[in-house]
Amino acid sequence: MKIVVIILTVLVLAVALLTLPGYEQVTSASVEVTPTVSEYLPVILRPLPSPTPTLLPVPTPLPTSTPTAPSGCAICSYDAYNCGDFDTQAEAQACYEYCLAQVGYDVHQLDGDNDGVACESLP
Ligand SMILES: [Ca+2]
Ligand SMILES: [Ca+2]
Repeated sequence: MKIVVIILTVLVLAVALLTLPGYEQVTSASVEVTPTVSEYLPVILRPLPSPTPTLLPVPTPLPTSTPTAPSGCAICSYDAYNCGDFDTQAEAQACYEYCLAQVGYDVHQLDGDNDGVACESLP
């Protein structure tokens, strides 16, 4: 008789587990995973790239990475110039904008008041 009681207990527990709300969530989650299989198939069917693209044409440098440095403004890595090093405000402005694009800030401190205009005192 003990075996019958154990079997009945196991059956009751199994039914209880199957009817738990958590089991329903797992079931719905597994259904949502199914579309990934169909998404995976095109990856397999995707044609292999032709071997020729490895021979790239002559790489052209990005225009923003190596623009021509203005005259008298070859250094942007440290504070190398002051307003007195330029003859005109336009030259200082060109250097200011060039190095600003290179290093991201006014490395030469040509724009003391930080209004975007370098060396207002120059002609
Ligand atoms: Ca300076
Ligand atoms: Ca300024």
